[in-house]
Amino acid sequence: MSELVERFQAGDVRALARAISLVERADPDAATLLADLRAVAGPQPPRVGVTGAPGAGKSTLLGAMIRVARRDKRSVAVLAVDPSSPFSGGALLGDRLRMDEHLLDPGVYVRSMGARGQLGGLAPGAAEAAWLLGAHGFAEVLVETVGTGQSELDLPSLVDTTVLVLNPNAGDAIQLEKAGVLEVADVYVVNKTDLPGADRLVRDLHTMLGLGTCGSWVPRVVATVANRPDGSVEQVWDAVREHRAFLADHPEGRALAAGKVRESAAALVAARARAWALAACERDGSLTAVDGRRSPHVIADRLLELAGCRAGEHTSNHHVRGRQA
Ligand SMILES: Nc1nc2c(ncn2[C@@H]2O[C@H](COP(=O)(O)OP(=O)(O)OP(=O)(O)O)[C@@H](O)[C@H]2O)c(=O)[nH]1
Ligand SMILES: [Mg+2]
Repeated sequence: MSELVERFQAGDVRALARAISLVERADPDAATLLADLRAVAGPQPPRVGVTGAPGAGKSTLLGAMIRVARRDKRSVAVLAVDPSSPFSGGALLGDRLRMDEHLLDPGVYVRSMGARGQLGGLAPGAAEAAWLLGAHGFAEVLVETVGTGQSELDLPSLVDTTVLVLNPNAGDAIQLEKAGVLEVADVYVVNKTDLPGADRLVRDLHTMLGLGTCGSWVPRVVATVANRPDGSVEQVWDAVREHRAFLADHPEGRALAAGKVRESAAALVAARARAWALAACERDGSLTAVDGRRSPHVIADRLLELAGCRAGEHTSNHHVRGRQA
């Protein structure tokens, strides 16, 4: 394992690929590896998430965004997460091919992974993989997910800036709001503006986003033709940079960023606590022995006591504790 850490630290791309494979299949070695790497890793780069309906032009946009970043000498890693599939490859193979032009550039790394969470949405493996890409030293980490309802809502927890790619044929902004997609993104990209209806969608979006925003970040709207080098993709990066500055410098942005870190940390605690609790019950059958009186609450209190948390400190007040066991 330490050899893998060494190779990873030395910038070996095969070590990175292997590390992502370990987290992807939740290999027992992954936890050790991540702990070892966390001990030595530097600060993480900011992440950008790109989501949108199938065919909206996400991969084309990402390809163009990579080109702009490389022109500015920034290295880029892309994680293409397909939450509908527990396996990588398949539907995302086309994406890899479209990004072919970057295959021989060591400053670009593209990786697909299937990652369906137990409760739908993105699996924890996706977050670990994104972290690995940052830890490996890429200046930009981009995450692509197909917008399938659930995943759109999950992506913002994984990235700093969420970009939603829309098309003129997606209907008007009122329809989009009804579909619930007008709350998830920091930057709205209307792609395929070479097609009819684009101007109206851009106008509608400006109006609706301006009305609906209560905080001080008004989501940016950028019109692009992702498959044509017309300078419009530079504006996507500009909008991302503006949002990063908001997160770093504005009090409200800083509060948002802190809240996100808090939520992520709490989710990690929940996942680890769950694994620990299941293992503890497995080890000591008497904890869950069915005697007709032990409610899950009582077992949970006992487990928390074992873990060193005093009953009453850890939960809200929704159940009465006593000596029921
Ligand atoms: N006319 C036009 N076509 C575009 C534009 N951007 C992308 N396309 C085309 O739209 C199609 C879909 O693009 P992709 O980049 O594969 O879209 P995607 O959102 O990644 O698709 P999935 O990964 O399948 O969800 C391709 O044929 C692109 O060439 C654009 O700005 N204008
Ligand atoms: Mg794609």
